[in-house]
Amino acid sequence: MRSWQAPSVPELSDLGLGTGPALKIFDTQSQSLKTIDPATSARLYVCGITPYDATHMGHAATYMTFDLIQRVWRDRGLEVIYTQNVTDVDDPLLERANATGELWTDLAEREIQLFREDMTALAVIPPAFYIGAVEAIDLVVELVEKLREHGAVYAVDDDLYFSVHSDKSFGSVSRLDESAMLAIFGERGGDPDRPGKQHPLDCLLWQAERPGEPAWDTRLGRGRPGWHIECSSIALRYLGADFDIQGGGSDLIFPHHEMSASEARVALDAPFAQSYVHAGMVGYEGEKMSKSKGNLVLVSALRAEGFDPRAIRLALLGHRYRDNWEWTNEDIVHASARLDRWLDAAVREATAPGAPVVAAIRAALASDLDAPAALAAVDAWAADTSTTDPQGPLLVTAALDALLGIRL
Ligand code: 5CA
Ligand code: ZN
Repeated sequence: MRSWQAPSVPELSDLGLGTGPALKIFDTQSQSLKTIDPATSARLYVCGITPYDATHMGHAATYMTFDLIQRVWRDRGLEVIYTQNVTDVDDPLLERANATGELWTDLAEREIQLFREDMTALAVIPPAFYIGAVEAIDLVVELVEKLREHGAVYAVDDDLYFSVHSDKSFGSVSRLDESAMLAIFGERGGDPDRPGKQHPLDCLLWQAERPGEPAWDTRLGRGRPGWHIECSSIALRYLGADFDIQGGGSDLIFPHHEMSASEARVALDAPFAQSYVHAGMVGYEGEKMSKSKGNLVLVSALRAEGFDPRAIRLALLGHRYRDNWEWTNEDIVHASARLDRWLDAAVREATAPGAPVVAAIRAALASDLDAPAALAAVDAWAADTSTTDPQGPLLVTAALDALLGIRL
């Protein structure tokens, strides 16, 4: 489906600043920092929205994380191949549409459009491939058939399940033991107690048509895809196996990323992704911000209140991506003040030297996306009025634009 408008991203090498350092980032699977520095192109898959409600600060923080990764890679001189899905047919979307009496397709279309507008306002670099589940039905069918050839599929009534223990490495992404998995599975879309399943953790690949729900005629029968197989099939088609980073929020580590990786591994006999990167959860009023709980601060609401999207971006960048943190109104107030200070500094005729600030931003981001350290370096530059470098404003504003997505 249509993605959104790409921000223009300046090349710092054009200003004689060379290329940036290699990205080091924390990989959930190995629980260690990994250097991700492919030779020419880097492949990234990020789990997209389920479009039944508007983009909140938690979503925005997650997409900002992967935007920074793209920017570091581009500054390194790499081509980035980025794919993101949209879960445009799934239980929560159908339930919301049912509750409000809206057509599920209209609800999805409206929320996807709002998401595009929010991402454009926040200068988030769009994916090259933005693919809805509905568009990926054929891909899902093909992948389920491959799993079948490997003996990893069985039926419960007319639904098809993936046998997780057909994968010897099942559990390697989240490293959870089975009792921990069981505790989470039911809370996050799984059905551990369904009679007829061979193992409680086995996950749904294909759901036969339910009365009143959308369904497609396929070789698997009439029905719709399960959730995890949607992401495995889209990622494998648009990136190929063993791509560089599978990303999303930490709520997706189990079961979603465990299951998608496992399905791909069994079907292709190859690793799904080399690294798994997860953003922390943003909370509000004491709980994880979530559409299902309704404790939301929406990007679109802040925009409508007149906050500069650059300040919204800065509010998110003020937190380290792996931390769980709580949104407060102070975040946007402080970020707006910071933006003003930077705007003042950028119009000076000379400032403190720019090249060391560029180097500091690059080093901070390459070091497991330490955006707060990058912001601190710019704060120090803006506060320094010893004004010796007429190139200072040019270099720092270019780096802010290219690396942090803030155009002053
Ligand atoms: N469609 C699936 C992924 S295939 C899904 O999880 N959709 S979502 O709309 O619920 O979430 C979209 C993205 O935002 C996911 O990467 C999710 O991990 C992330 N996310 C959701 N809530 C939060 C939160 N409170 N803080 C940070 N990230 C969040
Ligand atoms: Zn996903």
